[in-house]
Amino acid sequence: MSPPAATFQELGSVTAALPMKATGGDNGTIKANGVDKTIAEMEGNWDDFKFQPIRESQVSRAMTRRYFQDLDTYAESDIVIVGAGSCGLSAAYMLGKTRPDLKIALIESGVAPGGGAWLGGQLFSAMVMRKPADAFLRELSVPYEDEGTHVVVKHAALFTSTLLSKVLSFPNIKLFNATAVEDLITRPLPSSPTSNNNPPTSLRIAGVVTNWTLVTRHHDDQSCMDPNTINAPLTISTTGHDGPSGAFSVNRLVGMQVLDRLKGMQGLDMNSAEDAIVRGTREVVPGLIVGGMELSEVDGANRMGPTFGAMVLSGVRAAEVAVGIWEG
Ligand code: 48N
Repeated sequence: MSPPAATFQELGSVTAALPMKATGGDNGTIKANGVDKTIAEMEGNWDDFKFQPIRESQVSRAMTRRYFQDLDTYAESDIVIVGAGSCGLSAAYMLGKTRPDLKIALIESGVAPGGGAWLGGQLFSAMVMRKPADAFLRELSVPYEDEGTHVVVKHAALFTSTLLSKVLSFPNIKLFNATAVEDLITRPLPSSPTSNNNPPTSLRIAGVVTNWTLVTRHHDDQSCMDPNTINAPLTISTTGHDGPSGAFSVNRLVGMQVLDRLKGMQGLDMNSAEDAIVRGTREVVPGLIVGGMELSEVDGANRMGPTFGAMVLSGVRAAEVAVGIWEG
């Protein structure tokens, strides 16, 4: 049964809803075939319990065959999302749901996706979202307590694990976690003057350069650990504002002299921060959409602290911008 349809309109977007193409279906659906044991049949009968026999190489091949097939399949992706925090996961969810025809590669440097959304503020459990972001919680069927202008999810991990499980259920999305984007693939724009000693300063982003995160962190002590690549006409970067490689893509744009400088995230002001992030989510340079807290570093937006509505709706907006460009 496909999940309930949602439209960008319901999720507080500013443009008309896109025709919904529900996904789901029998990709990896778990089916009891009438022969498989049930848990109930096992309970109380552990003395002669026995697993089915296996050879270790079967396990190895089950993993490696799929992983390397995925690397091959997603070497050419339609959209790459860098960073699987609350913003990146929300963008992935919307793209998985509205554009099941697009191949989406979700690159997350941590072993555990989710970014800063596993806890509320100061390691507290509850997660606050200001209305109208509660629309996204209803879309995911995440229960919350309504406190008037905002809602509270009893544990941030309930939101993040629910969102993550739904993203991973889409057949057109592949999560490469423990994998870092360590550079951007670029192409000079036709208008950009290029000469040997002047790198093109107006360019478009045409994909990402990746390496396993543990490799990325050891370039200083191991030489020649060259990266892998994913070509894609569109990249959504949501790498956050802090952490070992926060605001990765926009810092790289400054390093390539494509952006003069980052205005830098400003002090905490919830009321201005969240509106600015959702309204400002956009294609910063051709081929690169920036959302979530990474955007605050570009625009000099305030930080909002322990409230996550802007993250999810920035993700909704980033997906909408990507689809708009794709269909443009
Ligand atoms: O959760 P984050 O850091 O980023 P967002 O923008 O999804 O959500 C931000 C939110 O958690 C806040 O910061 C809250 C609202 N607080 C605001 C405030 O005022 O303090 O997720 C970014 C993800 C992380 O999982 C990183 O591991 C990952 O991006 N990441 C990368 N993944 C792949 N390649 C990279 N180079 C990379 N850099 C970061």
